[in-house]
Amino acid sequence: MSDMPVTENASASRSPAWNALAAHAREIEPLHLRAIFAADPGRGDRLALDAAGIYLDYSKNRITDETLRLLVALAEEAGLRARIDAMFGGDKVNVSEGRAALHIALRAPPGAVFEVDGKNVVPAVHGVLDRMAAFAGRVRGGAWRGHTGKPIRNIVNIGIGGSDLGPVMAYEALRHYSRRDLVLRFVSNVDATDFVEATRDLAADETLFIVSSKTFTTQETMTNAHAARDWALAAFGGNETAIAKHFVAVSTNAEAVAAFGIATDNMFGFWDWVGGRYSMDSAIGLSTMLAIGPEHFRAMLAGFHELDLHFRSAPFERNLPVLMGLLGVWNNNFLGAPTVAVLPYEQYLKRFPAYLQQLTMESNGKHVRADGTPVGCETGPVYWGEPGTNGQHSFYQLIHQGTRRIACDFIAFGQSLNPLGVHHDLLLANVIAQGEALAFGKTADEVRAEGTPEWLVPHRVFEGNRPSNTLLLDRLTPAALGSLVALYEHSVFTQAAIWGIDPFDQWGVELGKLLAKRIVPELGGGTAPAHDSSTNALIRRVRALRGTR
Ligand code: G6Q
Repeated sequence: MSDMPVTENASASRSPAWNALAAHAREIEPLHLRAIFAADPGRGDRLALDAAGIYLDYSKNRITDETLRLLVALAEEAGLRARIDAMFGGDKVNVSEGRAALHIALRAPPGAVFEVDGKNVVPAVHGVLDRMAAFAGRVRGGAWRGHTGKPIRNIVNIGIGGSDLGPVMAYEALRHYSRRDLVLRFVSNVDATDFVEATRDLAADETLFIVSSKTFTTQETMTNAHAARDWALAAFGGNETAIAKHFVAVSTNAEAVAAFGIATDNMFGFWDWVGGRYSMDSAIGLSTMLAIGPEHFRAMLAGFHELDLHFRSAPFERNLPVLMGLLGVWNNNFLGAPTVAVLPYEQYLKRFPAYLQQLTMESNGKHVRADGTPVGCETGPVYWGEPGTNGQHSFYQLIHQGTRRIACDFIAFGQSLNPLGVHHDLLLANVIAQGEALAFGKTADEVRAEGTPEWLVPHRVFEGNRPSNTLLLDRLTPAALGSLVALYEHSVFTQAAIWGIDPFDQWGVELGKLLAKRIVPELGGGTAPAHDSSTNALIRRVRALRGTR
């Protein structure tokens, strides 16, 4: 790995700050983290940052003080400060869709002012939050009754992408705070198995469906919502009046919600300036609020807000999301690490990597700049991961001894929500040990000194020099989750500013949707497939399997 060339990406001539970093990367490339730490013994304390309840140790990155200085210069050259001001100012920073990206207003306190087109949106945000809280109070308190007069026991969120991943992640993450007598399920996939398995053991008269869709036109969600409607109607003998007791909607599209048969009273709105993957703190979080209650939900929003304030005001060199974003650029563009493993040592965060996959990869997986010109360098790295310690017994082998460079984000909490024996000591010892092992490895001499036979020595060598961040928090509270999510949101934004891309659109998902629509009638057999030979052959094969030649 140490002889891996500096990426072409980094050496391609770009701006002065970029070129300075590329030249600097050639100096850093031969240095091992062992040497970097030996030359700078105080870095473990110095290259760390504490903000909004999050301690970030970034000293195990392959950086020096000079690297940080150059990265901050890159942020300044890219106009990051102006980009932040533009986002907070409600400018249409989502240029390709002509929209603001004002998710920060969703967690602003009541007195704050965030304007879109000259109008303060904060009162409307709190209006919806209050309605959600009143509704959640009725459902949780048993005042909301189903068609047969029974209280709600089961809540099924139907949504996909941004209308699913945030709610699922937050429900799992905050399960400790949730009402254990409520069953929460999430249906997203157009594969009927998802719906059937989620509802098979539920009593319709105790079940509430939340149809969560910003547009209320998404194929998967509408297909599942209609399946849910049919399922409920079948249980209620086709009585349409039952629907009002068992369906609510979260959407920006009041007309489509009404057309589906859900009364406006049972609809919770949000706005076009909330991107799907930035919406878990909007009404899209209704399932979260039902599970954990309005107080905990508001605490989560406060955690988001605290990090927002930090991002807005802290100088770049002491700014958590800016630093994490810049370190990501350094690893991705200058040290040739194309992926980031997110490794939470917290079982409740088991869906956090999946959530981050959408947040990071749908935001920054772009090949052109905001002005449409080719971006000319690598953009969003691949994010993936699993909770520790499970991953250690699986894919960590490749991270430790494989030939690819992988940057790691370890996430850990000082306190367990479920203290039990020595479990948490072991968990924390493992996460700390992994960062240490990745950075410093084990040399051939150290392996030999253990009496290892010579032929086995190469197999037991750990090269080390693998970069990692460690995020350490006190305990997984709703506020901590909010801060953690906001940290990644703003880190993604920072990177987008460096690459000059629009992190708020997602045109890349459109083509597949369009082609799928074309293929539906072709599968039925009535229409001849008219594609390339591979696609045609697959369609014919499916027809044969289904007997619709
Ligand atoms: C997220 C994307 C996308 C979106 C889904 C669901 O940023 O826009 O994942 O959330 O396609 O869209 P609807 O909420 O409109 O159903």
